[in-house]
Amino acid sequence: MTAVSPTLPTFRAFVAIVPPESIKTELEAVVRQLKQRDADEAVRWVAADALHITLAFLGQIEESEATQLIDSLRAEVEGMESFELSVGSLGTFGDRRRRGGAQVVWAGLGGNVEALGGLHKQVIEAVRRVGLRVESRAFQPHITLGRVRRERRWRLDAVDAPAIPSTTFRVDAITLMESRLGRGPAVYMERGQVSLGE
Ligand code: 3AM
Repeated sequence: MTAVSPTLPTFRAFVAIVPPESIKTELEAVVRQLKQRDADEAVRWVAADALHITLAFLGQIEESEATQLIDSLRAEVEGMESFELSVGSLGTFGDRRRRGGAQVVWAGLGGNVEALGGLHKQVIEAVRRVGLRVESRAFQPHITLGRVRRERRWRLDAVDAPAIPSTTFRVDAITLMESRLGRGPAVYMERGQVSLGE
């Protein structure tokens, strides 16, 4: 008889900053205006409750790894003070295959971006310490507002871009998120939270 090891439960995970409701509502208004200017639906716009700042994308992780990661994140960020960010201007990430067209539409971040960069480094350190892999791409802090559909073309400079409110918000926690893919937009669920300066 061949022993078959049971498959451990895993989930698709990432560590993020979840902005407060007030910021989500403001960005929702920006998205609504962008959507009105996207009559042929070239972009899949992100729903307000799914808006976030990704700090580290982890891929599939086991439940036990998630538990270790939360402890590791707590140890790493416990000495860190909360800090203020603001939502900056709109921007896009491109893709060579899109020949100048956008792939991701985002809102940039202002305020204490140095502290945000420091937090990102500490999160990466905490992730590596528990033996999980994370990509070492340069951190480009942003809040994704929309993703351009495959085979479609969308350019920010071709739309009359709405103004972005300059409200600030305080970052006082980071969240381990689960991302469930299926039909339609990804569904995000909070799986654990660590406060800064705990
Ligand atoms: O915050 P954004 O929307 O930029 O693009 C995905 C999203 O980032 C990213 O992780 C966040 C939550 O899904 N993501 C998804 N798959 C990824 C991958 N294989 C990825 N980032 C890096 N590598």
